[in-house]
Order: sequence, then C-alpha cells, then structure tokens
Amino acid sequence: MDILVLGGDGFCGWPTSLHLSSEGHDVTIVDNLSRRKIDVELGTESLTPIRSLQNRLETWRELTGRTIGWVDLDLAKEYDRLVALLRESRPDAVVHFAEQRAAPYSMRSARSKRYTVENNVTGTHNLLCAIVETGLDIAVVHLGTMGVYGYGWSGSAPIPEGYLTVGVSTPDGVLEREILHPANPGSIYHMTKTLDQLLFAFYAKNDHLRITDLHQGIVWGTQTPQTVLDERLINRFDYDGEYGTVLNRFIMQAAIGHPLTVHGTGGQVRAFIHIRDTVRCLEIALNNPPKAGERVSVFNQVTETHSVRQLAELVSTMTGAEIAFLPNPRDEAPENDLIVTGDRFLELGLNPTKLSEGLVEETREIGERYADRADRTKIVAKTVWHADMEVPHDLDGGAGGGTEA
Ligand code: NAD
Ligand code: USQ
Repeated sequence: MDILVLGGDGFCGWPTSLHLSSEGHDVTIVDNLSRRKIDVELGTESLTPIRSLQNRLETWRELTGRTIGWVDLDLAKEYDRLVALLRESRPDAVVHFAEQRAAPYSMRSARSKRYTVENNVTGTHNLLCAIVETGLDIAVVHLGTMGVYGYGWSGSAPIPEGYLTVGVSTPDGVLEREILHPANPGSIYHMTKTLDQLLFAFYAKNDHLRITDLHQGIVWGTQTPQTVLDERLINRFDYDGEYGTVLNRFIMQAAIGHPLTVHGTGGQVRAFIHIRDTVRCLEIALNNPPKAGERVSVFNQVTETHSVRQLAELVSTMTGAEIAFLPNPRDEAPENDLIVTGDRFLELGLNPTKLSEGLVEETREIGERYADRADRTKIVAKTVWHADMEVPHDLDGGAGGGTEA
C-alpha cells in the first residue's frame, strides 16, 4: 500500500512508519515538526536523544535499503498543499496522528487551548475536505482516544467500541437506536477528539469516506523491533509534566531516583497499550477498512486497565522507589470504574503485549541509560485545570510553577 503517515515524527507515528515500511508498504511522513518546537517552547526534551527527522530517515535507508519520504507540511494551515500532495501521491491510505496530544499542554493557557482546537479540529477537517475535493478513494485511519468516553459515566457497564444501543421512548413504543457513545471529555485536548468524531460521522454519511477511528488508551514503552536497530532510530520518550504519560513517567522517575508522582489518591483507572501493540493495531486497521457508505469503524485500542495507584505500587515494589501523593492538578474523578470492550482487535488477530516485569525493566533500562538528560525541575506537573487550584511543587526542593498567564 502507499501510505501517508501524518504526524510520523511523533512518539506513535515514528515506530508506526518504520513498522509499515518494514512490512513492505511505501510510506511518506507528513509532519511539520510542531512537537519538537513545543519542546523548545517548554524548555524540555525527549529523555532519549532523538535525531533529526532527516537523520532518522537516512539511517533507515542505510540499514534497510528502504526509503521513507517526508513532507514538511502543516495539516491545519496548508490546505492547498495538502490537496496537491494527495493528487500527486494518490495514497491508498492516510494514517492521522498529527494532533497536539497532551491534556496538560491543552489546559496551560488561553493560547494553548486555542492552538489545540485550531490545530486538531482544523487539521482533521482539512484532511477530510481534501479527500473529497480530490475525489480519490483513500482510507483514513485516525488516532482517537479512550478519553472521548470520559471516566465513570457508565459506572461498571463495559464501554462499547464507539456505539451505544439506546431505547428512545416514542408514542408508538420504544425505538432502538445505535448512537455514538456520549462524549464526556476531561480536557480541551480530549474535547478535540470528540469533535473529530462528529466530523468523521458526517463525512462517512455525506461523502461515503472510509474512516476508522481508533480509541487508544495511554501508550507506554519506547522501543519496537525497528527502533532498537540503531540508536539513531530511537523513539521519543516524554517524561515532563506536560507531555509525559503516567506509566512511562513512573518508570523513568524510579530509574533516576525521583519519587513517583501520583495525582491525588491514584484511584483513577485508565486504559493502557504498549507501543509495540500500537504499531500492530495500526497495521490491522489498515488491512480492515470499512466499505464506502458504511459508518465510521471504531476500535478500542486498549489491552489492559490499571489504576494509577496500582501502577505506582507495582513500580515501587520492583524498584524500591518512594511514592508521593501530590495534590491533583487536574479536575478529574478521584476514583472511577473502567471496563473496556476491546474484542475487535483480538478477533482480527492481535496477540496483546501485557504489562510484565520484563517490559517494565526494558523501559527502566532506558530511563537509567539516559538519566543524565533528565531535568528534575520539569518532572512535577504544574498546569492546573482551574486558576484556583493548588499548584504542586517540585519534590527536589525546586520552586512550584504555575500556569502560563
Ligand atoms: P506526538 O506529539 O509525539 O506526535 C504527533 C506528531 O504530529 C508530531 O510529530 C507533530 O509534530 C505532528 N503534528 C502535530 N500537528 C501537526 C500539524 N498541524 N501538521 C503536521 N504535523 C503535525 O504524539 P503521539 O504520542 O505520537 O500521539 C499521536 C496520536 O495518537 C495523537 O493524535 C494522539 O492524540 C493519539 N494518542 C496518543 C496516545 C499516547 O499515549 N501517546 C494515546 C492515545 C492516543
Ligand atoms: N497521572 C498521575 N501522575 C503523573 C501523571 C499522570 O497520577 O505523573 C494521572 C493523571 O492525573 C490521569 C492519569 O494519570 O489521571 C493519566 O494521565 P496521562 O498523562 O498518563 O494520560 P492522559 O492525560 O489521559 O493522556 C494520554 C495521552 C493522550 C491520550 C490519552 C489516552 O497524552 O494523547 O489520548 O493518554 S486516554 O487517557 O485513554 O484518553
């Protein structure tokens, strides 16, 4: 297949691009390097020493003889160039990772809220509109998030894959309908993914676009069989309070001797998937697109659920790390149920990679190897969801931060 990977320089997009290329697909990355620019804005860096995208691509060609292209294009701002690119490259499929993906960054300031909405929603809409304008038959696979469903809304009822069957009372009796699961986002970022869903539903209905939306849980781990081939291919590892995600943060914190930063009681239950399964799921989704005229195909891209406290206890037991219970900077339920239906990928052959001591150890080893690159003043999450919330302070005696004015 000819595949465009939008956001192919990112944490999920880079290993996915390598995986698809190694499977024989012709891959072109479209990325404006905005994630690297946000690192500069925040004064942060990936824990792992990621190379420039040019260097990554040259290394891949040198090692495998396979070429991955790169187009430096802003999906949200360069609509005409996007249309021209689709006409010229005529891809079979587009994988869409190219969004601002951090909840804390999206809540940081009025500027970051507006950027997140404009970047994510306009980028997604530009893609759909451009496909219709070209008239090409291109399957879209988008990375959504489990957070579109919210946490705890349906209690202990399993979260279905996208659609909920409801009964509507009418004068003639109860009408059964399948609706998109109600959206209940917990951040501006998560809200953009719920808006994406509506755009997809409209374009699938009106223009018969073939769209798959993958509601992915929190991705953990770093390396895949391709990114370990050479240090120049190493994947991104975000550990800072804005972009680092919980399990990788805990493992990295243990590796550098920092207390594990549990927000609140740690009773928040979340869904997880290892990066190796992310790349496999993408391939399965690309191989199983919906037909034209069908509704959006939604998968829950999740292999397990854990509470934040359970994860902290597991990492602490393995490593001896201390656990710190911090004031929660987010407005979220302190405890919630989360039971997720994830049968569709299993039925299509996914063999899940579950959390294990071996995998935690592999990630901890990366944390130790690059410990000297860690900036301890960037670890505690200091972006609060409301101005009146308590801003947590650094645990190494550093000053507390605050939200951007
Ligand atoms: P990332 O920030 O590492 O990668 C996103 C990439 O998209 C970056 O390289 C960035 O430069 C690029 N990009 C952003 N806006 C762009 C634009 N307007 N034009 C061109 N390129 C643009 O994020 P990630 O962790 O790889 O996540 C990828 C996708 O998966 C996101 O949509 C995210 O919402 C979703 N997702 C991620 C996780 C996770 O735990 N990382 C979990 C669930 C869903
Ligand atoms: N948390 C801590 N301590 C930390 C970091 C986080 O207790 O040091 C808590 C948070 O308060 C939250 C939970 O852990 O309750 C998850 O936070 P996270 O930062 O790991 O994940 P989240 O903000 O939900 O976002 C991440 C990705 C996002 C993706 C989402 C999938 O950044 O792109 O969409 O996971 S999901 O959560 O399933 O919606």
